[in-house]
Amino acid sequence: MTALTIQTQPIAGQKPGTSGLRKKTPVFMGPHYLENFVQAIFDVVGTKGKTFVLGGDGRYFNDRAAQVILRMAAANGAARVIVGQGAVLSTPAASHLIRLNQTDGGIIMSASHNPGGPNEDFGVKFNMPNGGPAPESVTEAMYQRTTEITEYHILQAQDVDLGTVGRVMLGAMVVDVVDPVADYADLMESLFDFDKITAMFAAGFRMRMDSMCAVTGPYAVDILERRLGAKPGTVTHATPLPDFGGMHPDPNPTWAHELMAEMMGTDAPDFGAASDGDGDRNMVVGRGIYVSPSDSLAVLAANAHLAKGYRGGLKGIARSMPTSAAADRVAAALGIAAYETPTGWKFFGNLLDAGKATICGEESFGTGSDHVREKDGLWAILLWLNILAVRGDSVADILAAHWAKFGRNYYSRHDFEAIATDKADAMVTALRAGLGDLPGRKLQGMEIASADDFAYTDPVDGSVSAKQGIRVNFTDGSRIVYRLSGTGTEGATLRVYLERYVAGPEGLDRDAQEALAPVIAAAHDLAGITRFTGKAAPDVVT
Ligand code: G16
Repeated sequence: MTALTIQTQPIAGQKPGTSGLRKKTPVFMGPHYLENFVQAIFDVVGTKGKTFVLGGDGRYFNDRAAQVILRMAAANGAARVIVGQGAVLSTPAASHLIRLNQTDGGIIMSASHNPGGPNEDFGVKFNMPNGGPAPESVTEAMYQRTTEITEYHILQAQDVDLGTVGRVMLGAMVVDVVDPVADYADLMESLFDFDKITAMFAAGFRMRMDSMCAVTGPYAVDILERRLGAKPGTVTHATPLPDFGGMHPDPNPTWAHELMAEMMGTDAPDFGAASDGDGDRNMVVGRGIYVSPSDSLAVLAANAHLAKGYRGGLKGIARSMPTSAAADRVAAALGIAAYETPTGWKFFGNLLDAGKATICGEESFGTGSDHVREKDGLWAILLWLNILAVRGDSVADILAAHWAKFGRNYYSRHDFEAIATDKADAMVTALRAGLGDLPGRKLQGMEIASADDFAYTDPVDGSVSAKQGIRVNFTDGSRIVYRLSGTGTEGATLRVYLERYVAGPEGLDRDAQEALAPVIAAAHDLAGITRFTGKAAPDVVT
């Protein structure tokens, strides 16, 4: 087989965002687009004699992109690629395989929670040998490479059969096609008390898992229905489809509305959960009660010791800055460190590698631990199940007891989507310019204590990440954060994060939007959201 060298030239805008390069699928399918970016990855990380993991969430173009990446890996001199059968791997499973096989990293094809299909979204990201997303220094180097690329290398060969588990050769490169589920499911079995969860299901506990026609279907069926004995059919939308069956595979109350309706209805199951396109996000719902991701992180951290993998306790808890401070209260009670990082799972990597944190979480429906270096939807769902099995309480009771002990951080995120980029930028620029004048200003009966643009210094390597979100803190502990999304593919999405702390014992069981009403009004006043975006109300509320 011949390795071809193709002349190419830079394509503008191949800049990875919060989580890799995400673009509309037709853009990725355009001439040299995928190839240029993959070559930039290989040029930065090096390929000769190396082993990589490859897989994706099964969305449209996943299969063909995998063949291109394999041919390029072979032409660039890689020794071996471990690829999920059908080119499918959930993001946490890919992270696990990178670590388990001590590889030199991996390429994950996904646009995560964004819709898939011929006219929807596609994405490619590189994960490091520790299993985690490449840090900013590496993605920046990849971007720089895309601006100067002149050629890429690709083997002239037919498609590899990725449908059959086993070893095949592609030129001189080994391709190991592996079962995408088995190793990951074994890892889960090593962390959680499957016997206790099995006993709970056997005693009649009912669950609904919505895999949203995305990658977790086969994982959830194997783990929940086969290994843990949940009733067949517990997992719905369990077959991954290239267009996710038209669903928007983002597990939040807006997009997982079928699950929400069931959980809020009569005869709701005991526990409901959903995961996203690539399986790293999760939403958890009790019978009649939604669990905000920030609360979920706090409850999981406070109860993790009930599961066998965490019986020895936690080393620390890390959360992204816009995530509520509920987890910090747990860390304080446990006497362990709490870390506040910028948005993006990659910022947890150093803390996990250095053994400073065991559990991490984000308001964006991500929770995980040091078992892999990605957030992990099914992991969070299984830890909840483990806690429910040990405590024997309902989700609502567990939340009520948690708030009674720690107080409640009322929390919500309001998203204003597909705003013209110049309008969003203008709003943020105006906010930044006025930050110095904010302390002391009164709004909605609250007084601003401080305001800044979050900058983070990594406690492990000292790297600094600036401009990570505008924070406005009030004297009563309420907080507003403004941030532009780094994962969208169309215009800009403004995220407004709203938080208010109530110590209790009164006022712990209010509706979150109602409890946050003054903070929401203040957020609009301060930023002129309607004036800049033309929107009076958010598109998505989580
Ligand atoms: C990605 C990152 C998450 C991050 C999220 C933020 O999620 O992996 O760590 O919280 O982006 O998204 P945004 O910048 O839009 O607020 P995912 O699930 O898309 O990989």
